[in-house]
Amino acid sequence: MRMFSSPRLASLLAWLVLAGVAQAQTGPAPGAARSPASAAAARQWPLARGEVLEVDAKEKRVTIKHGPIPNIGMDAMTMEFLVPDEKLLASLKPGDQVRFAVVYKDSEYVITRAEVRKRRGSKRAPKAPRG
Ligand SMILES: [Cu+2]
Repeated sequence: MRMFSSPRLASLLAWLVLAGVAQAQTGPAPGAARSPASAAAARQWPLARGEVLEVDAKEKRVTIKHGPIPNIGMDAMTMEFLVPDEKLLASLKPGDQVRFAVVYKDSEYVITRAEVRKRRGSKRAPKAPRG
């Protein structure tokens, strides 16, 4: 198996990690008392809200009608996102009202986390992917 181990890639990865940490720490300073999980999550997720319109399992893409996404400077629109995480992808169904985190990576808008808030035809948000 070939390893990706160029110094440039390593520094890029380090930068991405640092950027992620910086973003996560817009709240309390490191070491400060932790707030309730929901408040902490709200701060740490660069969250967007939207509705899943289509799921393309083969291409690992979802079409979402979303609200503004400040962390990537995007206004509300309908567009496709890449969802590389198969479990995450499988948890999303058309009609779902979702909260999600998106990053811009390798010329793609990538959903890194998502939470179904409301599913069509059901009152409660599903806790875990089925199947
Ligand atoms: Cu968009």
